[in-house]
Order: sequence, then C-alpha cells, then structure tokens
Amino acid sequence: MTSGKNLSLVPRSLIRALTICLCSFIYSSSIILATTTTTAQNIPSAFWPFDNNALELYNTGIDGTVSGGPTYTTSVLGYGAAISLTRSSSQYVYITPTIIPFNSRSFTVEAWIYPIGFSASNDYGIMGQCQTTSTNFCFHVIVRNINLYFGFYSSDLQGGTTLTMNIWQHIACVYDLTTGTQQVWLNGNLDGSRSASAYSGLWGITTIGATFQSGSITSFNGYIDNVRYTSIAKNSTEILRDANLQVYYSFNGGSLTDYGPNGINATAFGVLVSTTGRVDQAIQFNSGPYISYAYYPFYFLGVSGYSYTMALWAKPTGSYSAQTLVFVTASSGWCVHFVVTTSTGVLTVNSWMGSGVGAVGPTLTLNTWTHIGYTYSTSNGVLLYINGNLYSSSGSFTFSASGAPMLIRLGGDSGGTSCSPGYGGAFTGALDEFYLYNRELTAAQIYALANP
Ligand SMILES: [Ca+2]
Ligand SMILES: [Ca+2]
Repeated sequence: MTSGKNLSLVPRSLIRALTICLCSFIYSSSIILATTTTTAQNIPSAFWPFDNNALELYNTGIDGTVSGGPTYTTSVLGYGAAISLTRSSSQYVYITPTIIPFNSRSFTVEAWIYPIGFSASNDYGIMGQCQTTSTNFCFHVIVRNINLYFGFYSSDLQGGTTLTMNIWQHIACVYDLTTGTQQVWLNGNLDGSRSASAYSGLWGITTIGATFQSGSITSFNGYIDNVRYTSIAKNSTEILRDANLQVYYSFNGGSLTDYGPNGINATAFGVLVSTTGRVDQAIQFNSGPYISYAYYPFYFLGVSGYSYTMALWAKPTGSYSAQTLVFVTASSGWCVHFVVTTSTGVLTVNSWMGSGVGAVGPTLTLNTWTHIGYTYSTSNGVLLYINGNLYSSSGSFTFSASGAPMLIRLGGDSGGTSCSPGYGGAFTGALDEFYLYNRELTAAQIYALANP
C-alpha cells in the first residue's frame, strides 16, 4: 500500500463510500477526516497520458478515477489518446487517496489543452487541489476570462494571452520556492509572472479537468492530454523543450528513438545502417530505405500559418542528383519536399502557400557534413541557415497546410517525387541530429544547434 501511513485507521467501507460520494460531497467534513489521515508522499514527478484511461504512468497510488463519464479522443501526438470532457456533464478526473504534494515547495504543472466553446463569463478547471477556500489553501489551474489563471486562492496570477478555441495548446504553471514566483506559460512563452508565497494546503483530493475554488465544481470543456507534475520549477529551456520540441533523433547507435518529450519513435522502411555521425553516430541511407511512421504524428505541421523549425546535419555520399532529405505528407495526399536537392546537388528548402515557396541554398558538398537550419513564421517566411548562419529567405507568406496531422519521411519520398517542387527521390548519404519544433527558433538557437 502506498496510500498513506495512517489510512488503515479509516474503515475500508467508509473510504469506498466516500469515494462514491466524492462528486457531491467533496467539501464535507467526512472527506476531510479521510484525507487528514493520509500523509503526502514525496513524488518527484507524475504523468497522466490519458491513453484511453486515467492511470498515472510512474507511481502507485495516484491513478485517476473518472467521474461523470468522460470519453477519449485523438491525442495531440497522433498516438494514444486524450480525455474529452463536457462541462455540462461535470466530467473530470480525481486522484485519491494519495495526496499530490504542492505545498511549501517548487513545482511545475504542464498539460496540453484543446478548449471548445469557452465563454469569458465562466471559469474552466484544468487541475486543482483544495483543502479549504481560504488564502493559500486552494490550488487551482483554470481558464478565466479565456486566459490562463494559476492561483493558491487570493494569491493568483492571470496570463496575458487570450486562448484560441479548437486548437491544441501547451500550458505550464510554475511555482519557484527559491525566488517566490508564480509563472504561467503558454505554448512555451512566458504569459505572466508575480511574486507569491508558497502554497500551504496539506491535503485535498487532486482533480484534473475540474477545480473547486468557487466552492462547487468548475469543469473544463474540450480535451486534455499528457498532464505532468514535476516537483521542481522548470526553467524557460525546459518549458520550450516540452511545449515546442516535437521530435529529436540523435540517431546514436543507429537508434530511431525520439529523445524529445513526446516519445514519437520512428520506423525504418528498409534496411538502414548506423555510421559515424557529426555528433556520435548517424544514419546512413543507401538510395531506397527511409525513415517514417505508420501513423501521422505531427499535429502542428498540419495547421496553416503555424510556425515550425527543422534542423539536421546532412552528408551526401553519392553523386549530385535530385534527392530527398525531408519529405512531408498528410493522409489526404498533401505533400511537399521540405528539404531536397536539385539534379545538380543544390539544396532547396520548400513550403506551400497554395503554390510552391521556399529558399535556395548552396550546393551540398559531397562527403562533408553541412548543418541545415530551416525556420518558418508568417512574418519572416522561410529562413535558411547553413552551418549556423543565415543564408537565404523567402519573404513573408502564410503556410497553407493540409489541415490534418502530417508525417515526415527522412531520406526518401517513397515515390512522391512529383510533389512540390517537382523533384526528389531517394537519398544516398548520412543524416544526423534531426530536430522538429513547432516554433520559429531564433538565429542564436540555430547557431547553437550548428555548433554542438
Ligand atoms: Ca495521451
Ligand atoms: Ca548523432
């Protein structure tokens, strides 16, 4: 049992009864009785992936239980699932008997949220733990005035950005005990900050998809995915990684494991070989086999106008010819050679605005590692960096995406050679250290990737 050292003092039948009655009597004195007998554990991190259930991945005793009959829907990651919550049905998840410790310490709460139909006159609960509705004793992460809102009760912080409906967004709430600071982050950007004392609550049932700071239930409306608790104050680098790094392959030891936060491991289509890389090992492609997926993992690449960055090392080892380094496609057939060489070995990076658009690079030198950094935003359009330095650009435009999650092929286009810009084919050479972000990295960030 991990449910607390004194839990045995409460009869099992009472715990069962209290659990059943949780929804209507969460503030009843009998619940306080049950929870005061449970001691908060030290929990370094916890993760609720909501992959068709409410279980926690790393610990015992902090699995979620669903209330009100929520359903599950497509994940922001394309695999697993996300929980779908309907506000009018008071659907949410609660965690009992173990107490998630938020008190007197630094912590970070992160989640992916997909809000549907929010009104500025309502609050929408994301995560909470409410001992009593008094100052510093009722922790809540909610949406208020359609902005992120993070508070301990009468010690609260509202973010500055209005949330967008019907799109996945990454949120993070940080309390830093060392600096005495609350922060809210939206999509990897700091959205608000204030000084605050630590949360004081020692007990209370932790809830996801609903909060109780108003004294009654405040439910979410929409989808929530991959909720994470960490007992440290994450910094801007860590939150940028969690919110914006879509995938990272080091290819070390020939591995296709994703070393980013999302677990989007790739699949070899044909036989690929591990070779000496620019950073440890790389993958050698021999004009046919490529790397891809059996599903469509990249939600943000399918959203028109959404910023992105891809970065990689390339070393062609064959002869100068049209070859695909990075190919992007959707199930609809939408397809563009994002990173490709022409028949004479000239690098081009490409996007789509209803017609082809992109930037032209240098001839890739055979048998030499070149770092390619390709960023996109609506204001800057495509920027192409070679070995960490800006080389060329497209001018501003709005990326016209497929409207559905995309997949990538690395090292080939699997017969899609006619896709924009109308040349491609299989790659002969090595690729290393592939990164995909759902934001436009800065010149300094690209320079850092090009100088490992
Ligand atoms: Ca999930
Ligand atoms: Ca490597």
